[in-house]
Amino acid sequence: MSTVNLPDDTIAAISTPAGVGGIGIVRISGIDAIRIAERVFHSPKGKKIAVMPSFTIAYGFITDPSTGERIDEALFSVMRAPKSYTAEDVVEINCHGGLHTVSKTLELVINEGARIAAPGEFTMRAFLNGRLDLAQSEAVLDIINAATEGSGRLALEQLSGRLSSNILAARDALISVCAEVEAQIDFPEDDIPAADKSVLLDKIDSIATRLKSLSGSYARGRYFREGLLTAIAGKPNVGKSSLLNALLEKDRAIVTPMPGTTRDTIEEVININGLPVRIVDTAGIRRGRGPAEVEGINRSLAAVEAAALVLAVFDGSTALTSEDYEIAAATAEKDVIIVINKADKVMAYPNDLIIDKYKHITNMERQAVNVSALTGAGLDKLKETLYSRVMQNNSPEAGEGVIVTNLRHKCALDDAVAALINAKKSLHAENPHEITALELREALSALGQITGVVTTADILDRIFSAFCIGK
Ligand SMILES: Nc1nc2c(ncn2[C@@H]2O[C@H](COP(=O)(O)OP(=O)(O)OP(=O)(O)O)[C@@H](O)[C@H]2O)c(=O)[nH]1
Ligand SMILES: [Mg+2]
Repeated sequence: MSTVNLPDDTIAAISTPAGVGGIGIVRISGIDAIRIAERVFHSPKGKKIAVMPSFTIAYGFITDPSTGERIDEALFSVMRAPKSYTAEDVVEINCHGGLHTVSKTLELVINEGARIAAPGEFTMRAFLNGRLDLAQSEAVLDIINAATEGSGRLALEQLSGRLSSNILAARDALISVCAEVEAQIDFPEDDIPAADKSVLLDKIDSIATRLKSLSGSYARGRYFREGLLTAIAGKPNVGKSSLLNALLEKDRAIVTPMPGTTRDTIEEVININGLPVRIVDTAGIRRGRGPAEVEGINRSLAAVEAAALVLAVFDGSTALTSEDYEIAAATAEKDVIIVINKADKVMAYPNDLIIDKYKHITNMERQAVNVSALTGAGLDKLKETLYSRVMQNNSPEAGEGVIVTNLRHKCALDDAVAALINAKKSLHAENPHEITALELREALSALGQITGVVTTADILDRIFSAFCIGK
């Protein structure tokens, strides 16, 4: 493992997005941040940055120290180490947003001795200076990229350390198991008695279960980050496009009383409790009548195939037909919510009929929701069902609602679980304790990689280079 040195220079970058905005921010961090800011600052009242208390703001002009030229009116905020984002001295210069002003300001700051920050370098410093752990640092990136309020909330929870505290608790438990096993290496003549061995095995099991359920939450976390791809499928005229429009609360798809109206798939995103749901309306599936419809139906089948969840729609006001049964057969292998539409009319058959059909094909109980795309009745129930399906699907007992959203974390969790399984085998097989201890250490090191207790320079570079410059 290569070691990582603490930073001893001063970095600067434009922290606001490129383009013309109301204000632009140039952020400086490091041991020389105050001195450098002072050089480019001119206060009409003679204020000095060097004597400003932390968390105060001064008004003045950004001034070129070599010519005395005024670049812009600005506010200088001072945050002193260690209570700043990076835990170093930080000065933020808030100037007017034009690209020229902001870049000119950055240029002056660089001339005075700062270095342009690499992407993510401010956050990397927060990590290196011990203010954020690795999982929290990555959460900063996720917040920047969060698509909906829900994914933002997840990232925020990670930033506040909920994932980290779960990992640290597991790590603690593991360290004590490891210590017990390693004690045997030093005193080999006192072999672990059978009773203690079964306690050890139980402890390892319970840690592995906890880690497995955290890892299992990854699929769910991914839906929050990337959206849940959901296809609306059914035979023609059951009200699929009407359902899409009702969920979107706008007339997005064409609806007519004629079967075979929708020809091409349409995708729109709705937000359910912060979960971005990518809903795809499809052409009604039946034996096609003409090349355009056949092509449309092929696309419907492809959309069903690609979807993580299928809303299988049936018309509750008319008897089921063989086409409906074909829909059940075509979607039975998928994660399905049965939607029985047109509930505003007199129902032609009990829900059990179609639920039983699905059960007959795959031996799985499916939920059915009655809705009316016309009146909106049942739509809230449908959204609730969809949301709780996603939350339950992926490991119900996952660490008190903590969701792993990052692939690197999931892989490390899986590595830890694999090592724990090996440790158990080794204990069972009465291998030398060194071997068991080695596996336990392997699991520890996998966990350490999540929060950054164990890190190597290359892992750090990989993580922080995904950030934008200025963060
Ligand atoms: N009464 C009633 N009529 C509905 C409801 N939902 C849809 N309809 C009507 O059913 C007909 C077909 O609706 P669409 O939404 O076009 O059906 P579709 O499943 O998209 O049809 P295709 O695109 O042809 O596959 C239209 O006349 C709708 O007004 C409902 O909940 N209640
Ligand atoms: Mg349609």
